[in-house]
Amino acid sequence: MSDATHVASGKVREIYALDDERLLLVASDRISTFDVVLPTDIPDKGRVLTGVSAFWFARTREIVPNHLLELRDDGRSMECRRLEMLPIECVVRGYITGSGWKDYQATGEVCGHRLPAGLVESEQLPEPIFTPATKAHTGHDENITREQAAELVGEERFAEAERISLALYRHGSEWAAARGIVLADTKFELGLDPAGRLVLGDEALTPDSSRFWPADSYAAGRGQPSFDKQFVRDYCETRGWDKTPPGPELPDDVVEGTRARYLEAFERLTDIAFDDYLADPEVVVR
Ligand code: Q0N
Repeated sequence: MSDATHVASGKVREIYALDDERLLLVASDRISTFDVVLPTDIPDKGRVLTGVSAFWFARTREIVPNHLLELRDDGRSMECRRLEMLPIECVVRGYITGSGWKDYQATGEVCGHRLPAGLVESEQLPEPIFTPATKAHTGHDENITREQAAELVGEERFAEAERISLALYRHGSEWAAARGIVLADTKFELGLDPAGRLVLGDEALTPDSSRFWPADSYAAGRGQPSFDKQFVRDYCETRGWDKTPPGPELPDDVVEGTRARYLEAFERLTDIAFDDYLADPEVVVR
């Protein structure tokens, strides 16, 4: 870490430059809800996100190459290839929720996809859809049409990004469904390597980049509880917090319950004991 220079901060992750070709991505234990980072950490959350990402990177190499070079022994840091990131977020939705549900209610469409009439909140879509968004550095990502996305990255690149994103979502959602988790939607970031090939970057198919719903309580026609963050959301609601910073500190039982949900997501998805990951993070990529 001593010879790495900090280059960027996300809400819950930090990026350091190792050299001209490599970055270090470090996942903290910070948690955000209603778009605000809370003052209380969830112990091991960063390790869960890094371990789940590395697990998927190892298992989706046949779909698309990825930026992971090495998983560090701390379990929360990944050495990655530096890419030229595409200026779009590659979102895939298998269920109608969030901004997709808002757009559908207003227009009957999401990112130019005309959807069947009469869908209810959280309903599964006939087919997963690719719904790109622009990267907003302040505020919210904005959904854009395929034409707008193709203008930003080029027709050919757009078609390839869509094909890759849909294939990743199908793989992840089938795997998760078999383990009692509905992967409602997810966001990928793709970049170009020096040869101009598309490479999967960022984190992938984690609870922070996706909506995970518990399959056993899923029912269309209402909002769904979050697999990982529901205790935090419920606590924030009972506090009557107005969702502007600063957020409330979390009591120990909410921290422990939330940590248990992250660990459960890790173990259900990977079929690996979290303690085995802590002892040797490389277990997720073997
Ligand atoms: C990069 N972001 C936005 C970490 C992720 N492999 C890469 N090469 C060049 N740039 C990036 C990556 C990656 N991944 C991606 N910023 C830089 C997403 N960030 C948000 C903060 O946490």
